[in-house]
Amino acid sequence: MNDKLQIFTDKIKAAKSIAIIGHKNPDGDALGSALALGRLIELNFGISPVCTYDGNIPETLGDVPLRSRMRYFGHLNITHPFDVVILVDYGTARHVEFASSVIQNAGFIIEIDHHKNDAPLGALCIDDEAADATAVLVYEMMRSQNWKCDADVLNLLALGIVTDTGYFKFARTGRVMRIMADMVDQGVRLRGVYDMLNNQPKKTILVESRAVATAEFFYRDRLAVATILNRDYRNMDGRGENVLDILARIKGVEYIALLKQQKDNQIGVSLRGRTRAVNHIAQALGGGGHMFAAGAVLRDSLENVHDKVVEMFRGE
Ligand SMILES: [Mn+2]
Repeated sequence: MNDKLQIFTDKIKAAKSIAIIGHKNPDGDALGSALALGRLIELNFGISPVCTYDGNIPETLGDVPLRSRMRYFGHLNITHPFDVVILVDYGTARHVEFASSVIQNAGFIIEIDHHKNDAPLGALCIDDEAADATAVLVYEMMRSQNWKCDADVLNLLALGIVTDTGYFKFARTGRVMRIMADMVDQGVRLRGVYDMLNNQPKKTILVESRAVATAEFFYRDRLAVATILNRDYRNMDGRGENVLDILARIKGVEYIALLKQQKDNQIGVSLRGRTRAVNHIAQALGGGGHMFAAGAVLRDSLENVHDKVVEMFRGE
């Protein structure tokens, strides 16, 4: 790892232009890691990288430190190739395809990532699948190199960690928690990081609350089904995790289905299982996903999809 960090340092020192790119539709880790690394390079190497994204940044991340430095890729005016392009938290080539010309023309490509990737794009790969967030890797680079940092850097890295670990629920080892403990000792307030994310539009919370309040329950409350009508669909944030999370807190509820009327006859179905698989049901509906979180999109009326989904959980 030390050899890699030496190459990193040499490449950054020699660079006159640097771009930092995360995956499309950045989440807290992609956004936090990119902006923190950009600020660290600025503080320690005296050069300001261009941080860029494509797609949408969720409303909840609208107030993160240095947000204005994250620039929409389509608005950049790129006249010369970058000496160094750094890919952070990008996953696979497909997720940074929007920047493929910039990546191909780069003088040197570095990647910092914790995703599994069989075809890395970087000439220098600072990758570790055992890390619970890319922010963990950026933090460890910073510490091992004794880089200067500031409160924005620490809060951005804390944001990446908190969002990718689901507030530490998915932390696999103590490594990420020791880093968080270090950051708290350096002045990060966990409460402040959580509050930074409490940033949703009023309409979103009202629409999602209504979906919870009108949920139906089947099979002795083992299945909860919530519905978002078309007129409310555009006010949702993301996939409706809030609705799914709240219904999953109810004693006895094992499965949650959220039906989203995307168009008149197009229904998005998100399924969650608390301890039991739902992916076979998503597959039977023509979709797919992970064992406990899966979904499908059906071209049919809301009523038909509703009845079909409820029926599929019979006997589960
Ligand atoms: Mn990540």
